[in-house]
Amino acid sequence: MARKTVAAALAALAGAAVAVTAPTPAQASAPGGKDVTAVMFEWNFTSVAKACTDRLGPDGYGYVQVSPPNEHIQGPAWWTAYQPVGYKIGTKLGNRSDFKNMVDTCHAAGVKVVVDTVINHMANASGTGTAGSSFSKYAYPGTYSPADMDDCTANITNYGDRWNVQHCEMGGLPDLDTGEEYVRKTLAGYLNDLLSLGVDGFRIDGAKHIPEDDLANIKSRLSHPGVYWKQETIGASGEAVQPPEFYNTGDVQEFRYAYDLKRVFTNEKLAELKNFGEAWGYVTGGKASVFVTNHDTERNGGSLTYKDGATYTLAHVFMLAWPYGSPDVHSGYEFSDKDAGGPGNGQVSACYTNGWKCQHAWREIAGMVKFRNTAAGTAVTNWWDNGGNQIAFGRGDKAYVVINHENSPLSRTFQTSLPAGSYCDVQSGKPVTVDSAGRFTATLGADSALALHVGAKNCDTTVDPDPDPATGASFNVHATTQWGQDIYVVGGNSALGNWNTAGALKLDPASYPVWKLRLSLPAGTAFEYKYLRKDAGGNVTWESGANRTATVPPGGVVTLNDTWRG
Ligand code: ARE
Repeated sequence: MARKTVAAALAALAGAAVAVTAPTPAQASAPGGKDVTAVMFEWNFTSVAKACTDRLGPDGYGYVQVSPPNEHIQGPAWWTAYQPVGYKIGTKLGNRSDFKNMVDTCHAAGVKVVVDTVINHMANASGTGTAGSSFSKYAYPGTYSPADMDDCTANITNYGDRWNVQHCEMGGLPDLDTGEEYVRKTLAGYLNDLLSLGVDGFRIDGAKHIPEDDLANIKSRLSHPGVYWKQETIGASGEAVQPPEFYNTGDVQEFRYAYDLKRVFTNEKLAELKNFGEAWGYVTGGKASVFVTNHDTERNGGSLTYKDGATYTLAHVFMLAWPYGSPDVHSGYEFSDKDAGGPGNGQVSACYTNGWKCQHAWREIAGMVKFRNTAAGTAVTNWWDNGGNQIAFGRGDKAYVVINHENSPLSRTFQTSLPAGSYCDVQSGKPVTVDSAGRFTATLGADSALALHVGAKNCDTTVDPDPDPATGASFNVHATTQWGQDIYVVGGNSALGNWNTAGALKLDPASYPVWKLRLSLPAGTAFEYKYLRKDAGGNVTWESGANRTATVPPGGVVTLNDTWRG
């Protein structure tokens, strides 16, 4: 973060000095202390809203990115969303009011909203769009006529030729003439409409195909010209248009980051990552948007994917622990047909069902978001590697991570710069003690990680005090909560706190909205209990109604499937 702050200050100074040629203030990297974006690919707006409340806010994500919300061609493939028909908000993902509700809900959860924005081109088809508008190739009534398209109607054939890349068609998609006043005004109108609904940022699809001056002009017309702006600029050697020329308008996606992580994690040695970032020829860290995978590269082989198992998970652990760029965590769905759209038209009723992968919520990934937020602004310290696929490093006195990507366990005493204390490893949920010299000893299994940070001290032992009791009770209560609230159970015996709210046991929200707890109790115990809710300030709300009752059976566990009584 320190580097970003300096970069932002320099950008501001440069902007002041050359105000004429820099019409918009450059927004250096995802602003704010929380720079991780969860990219909810193909999730509908109602499902995104729920994810903001349930997971993204509590887990510390700063941003959520949604798939294109504007009218596009119809069809089951995900890529229909990249063929705009107009700028009405209305797709299978939801309508304008669903979209607005999502923005408001995410904001209430502390999560800012980024929209995937397709402004380079229009649909290569004819028909009726997802919001009912008729159109044909080059004519989109009410939005554009053929005169608004670029003169080159041939496919891009030469990435070595700037004019060809920025004026011809990407795979037959009619290219907008962004040099034209009406087109600039129309595109700015769409973005301003999104801003009026509360949107905080844009991912500019196909930015490489739009001249930077045109982007700067469009951005200068926005009601918030300093909005977060993340450009899809695939850098490749030998090409005429390269990512750094887009620094003036905002961040650029550094694709080599994903390509190299795949190569290193698959075929090379993690020890090489010691100087990962600008030293590898990447774009300036304060301008970089990075990812392990995105929706294109998980389909075209360019990056690791969920099909790579632990390798993929560990690459995320590394990305989130390493201070270069602002990370995107792609949260998508299983696919065998690479054209297939999101299951159930984007309705995610529950994570890990119908193919929804919910990578944003994986313990190993979600736990690293707060690690990153806590470590923001501190450089890498205490690097260690075995010369192969075992690495460890700290982030000053804030955090420390170990990644074991060998096929065998790793046992070692690690030297950190952490203050002494009892930490909770955010990978395993197990306690780790750091001594007064900053050392701890641990054994990691093959292909696993361990991550400590000063924001995760003392594992919460109230969750599942006995995960597998021989006799006892299994509490499962369906209860919806707001950010910061937790569900507890309390009851009429000492194990359940003797009706004292301070002694109530916290339930585990991992299966939200079902909160769970297993508790060891002697066979035959008859007990009364009730659920209660505590908010971040410790305020208690009891569920309504009479006390609940249960009895532990002679040789087992009584399973209680309850619903919170509001
Ligand atoms: C679909 C069909 C095509 C058909 C087209 C028009 O699949 O067969 O020709 O429609 O009818 C997505 C899909 C495309 C889909 C498109 C529109 O991936 O398959 O086409 O939606 O429905 C270049 C661009 C880069 C772009 C990639 C895909 O520079 O901007 O190509 N990525 C973004 C999105 C995509 C999206 C689009 C743009 C279009 O992320 O998901 O396409 O909105 C080198 C160059 C790169 C180049 C790359 C591939 O690496 O350096 O710049 O990327 O080759 O050509």
